[in-house]
Amino acid sequence: MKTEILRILQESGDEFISGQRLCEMLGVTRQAVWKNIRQLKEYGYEIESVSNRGYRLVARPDKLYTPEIQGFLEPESFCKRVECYDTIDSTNLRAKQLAETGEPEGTLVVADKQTAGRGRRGRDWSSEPGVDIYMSYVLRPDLPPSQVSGITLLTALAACKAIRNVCGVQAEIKWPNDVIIDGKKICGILTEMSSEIQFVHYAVTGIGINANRKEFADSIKDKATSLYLQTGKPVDRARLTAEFANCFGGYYHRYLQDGNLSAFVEEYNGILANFNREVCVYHGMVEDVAGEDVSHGIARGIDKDGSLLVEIDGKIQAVMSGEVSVRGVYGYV
Ligand code: BT5
Repeated sequence: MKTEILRILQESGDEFISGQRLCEMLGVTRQAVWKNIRQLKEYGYEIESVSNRGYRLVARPDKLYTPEIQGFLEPESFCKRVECYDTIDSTNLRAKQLAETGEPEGTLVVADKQTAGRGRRGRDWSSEPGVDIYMSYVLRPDLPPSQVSGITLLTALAACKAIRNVCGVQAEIKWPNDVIIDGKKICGILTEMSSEIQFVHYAVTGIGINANRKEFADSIKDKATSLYLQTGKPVDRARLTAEFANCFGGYYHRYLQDGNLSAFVEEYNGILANFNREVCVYHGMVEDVAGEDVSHGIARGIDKDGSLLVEIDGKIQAVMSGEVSVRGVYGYV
């Protein structure tokens, strides 16, 4: 009921809404409305209540809180349930636990802080409480396991769209799993799955967005940035979380329907940071290691399977995510 109350108060803007009207809209007693309003206030919402006029939302806390995120979801959103944590080891781990015990797809696990956030191949994903977004979707895609990696590309597209809609800034993608602004990483994506040879039990796509962080550890400060640092404006994290959840559904359903990424190739290539740029392809996935098996070429965009097409010695080669790592010749992009 808190989700509905927040939604109604939000839509009423500066206008008061009477307790009676809230009861009618929600089909509950005055006491139930009052109890929920009190709980919202305890949680940090500033709700003005004036006798004979009703209630008005004055200020919202900057928290990732289930009713708040749900209040921003579209009625037909792919996101069916939101589970929020103040602190968790990793939202991907929690989403996998849920999936193992039968959770249907469309559940989004969100956390304010991760104590064991992970990137690909066991790398760390740094977390600072109260400023960024960590979230993972439970998915049950009817796809062969070989096509699950395409979900990472869709997730990147959905993240760029959500960032554009909420922050008004166009991010780019560094194939396959980084979203960047101004050549620096703003968001990373980790897709994992449980499968048999021909059958996917479930997949989890996890995404970390640097939203309001003001500084980064020395180890990553040269290649990481945040939406706040890029736009100078604080990000409404609950809104961005919900917007991502909304945007993801459209891309995901189309991918399941088509069985390939052809509908998105043009959009993806349009925001591909490496497009028509020189890249190094590290065949052993380890970058900057002396003696590493590396080819130089020019990135020509993705194909319908999500491979990156790299022109090497005049010939186009499709390189697969998971098999190679790609970096710019002069730096990270
Ligand atoms: C990724 O891996 O970029 C995937 C990150 C996925 C994180 C999300 S958060 C929610 C969900 N739960 C999880 O436990 N994970 C997912 P990779 O491409 O391997 O990049 C990791 C590298 O990025 C690290 O080795 C650092 O160099 C750098 N890095 C770490 N934290 C960062 C941050 N906050 N911003 C930018 N770069 C970072």
